[in-house]
Amino acid sequence: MDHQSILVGHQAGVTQIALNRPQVMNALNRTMRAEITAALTDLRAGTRCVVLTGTGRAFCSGQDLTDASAGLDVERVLREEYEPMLAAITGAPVPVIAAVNGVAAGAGANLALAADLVIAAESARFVQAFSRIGLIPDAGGTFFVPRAAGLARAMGMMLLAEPVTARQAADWGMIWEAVPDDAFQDRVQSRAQALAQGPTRAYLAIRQALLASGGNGLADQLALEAGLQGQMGQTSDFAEGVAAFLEKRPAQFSGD
Ligand code: T3D
Repeated sequence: MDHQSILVGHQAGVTQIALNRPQVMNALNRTMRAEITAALTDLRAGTRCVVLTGTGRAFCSGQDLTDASAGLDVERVLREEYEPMLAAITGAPVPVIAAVNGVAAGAGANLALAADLVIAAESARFVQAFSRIGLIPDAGGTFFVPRAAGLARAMGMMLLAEPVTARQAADWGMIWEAVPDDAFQDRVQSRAQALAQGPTRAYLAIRQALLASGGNGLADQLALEAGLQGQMGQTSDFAEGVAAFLEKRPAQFSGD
């Protein structure tokens, strides 16, 4: 499929979606939002991991501000364009890695934080830039940031709109890891390959349980775990995982 604002590539079970408007730091416009959503909902057969990244020196600078103005129906844009994109990430049928190659600002930061695993180059930074232009964080920022980094850090990031380095973000638990720039691409590829060869259904159930955990009491969460584990117990990957352990060999997961 032809795309105007993203590049899509496939290699060994990994689909890479690269935001590709480097002249505006990969700012999100309507076309890009639609293309990201479509790419995630119509993944090539055989895909077992998605890597979301940016071309050029930025990951994503958030909303394209040349499209924004005081009269803009921001609520409609969020409901009709951002929400489906976020849902396509958190509901993707395979694990999603955000490979944050450079600055992630505004909705671009929160797009990254919606992924299952966030790996950032050490030179990258995260900016909840919204209050600089008189907005509140959207695209899931008020959900993901306090859950991952705590309320005090979320407040600081959002009120002050100061950049947080990749290293700080990792130390805070807001992302999985910050990797030296010269090792970043290799690390992303090795993580993506590992996930692409893993037990996909278990990964999706882990995501489901973790996303539900914030709203559940212990009893509900235990019930959710039991139900999901009951499903996992029926998978061929569980049978393979146990057999591989007993036979002292690496498991060959099929994703089923
Ligand atoms: O509006 C709605 O529909 C609601 C949704 C809102 C969601 C949001 O995301 S609101 C927040 C929007 N994003 C921002 O406020 C961030 C704006 N950008 C920046 O703060 C900085 O550009 C960065 C921190 C991302 C990077 O800084 P720096 O110094 O490395 O680069 P730069 O020179 O500022 O940017 C390079 C070019 O990209 C520049 O264009 P030029 O001068 O070379 O022609 C700049 O204007 C352009 N650019 C950067 N961000 C955006 C952008 N153009 C349009 N929209 C952007 N978001």
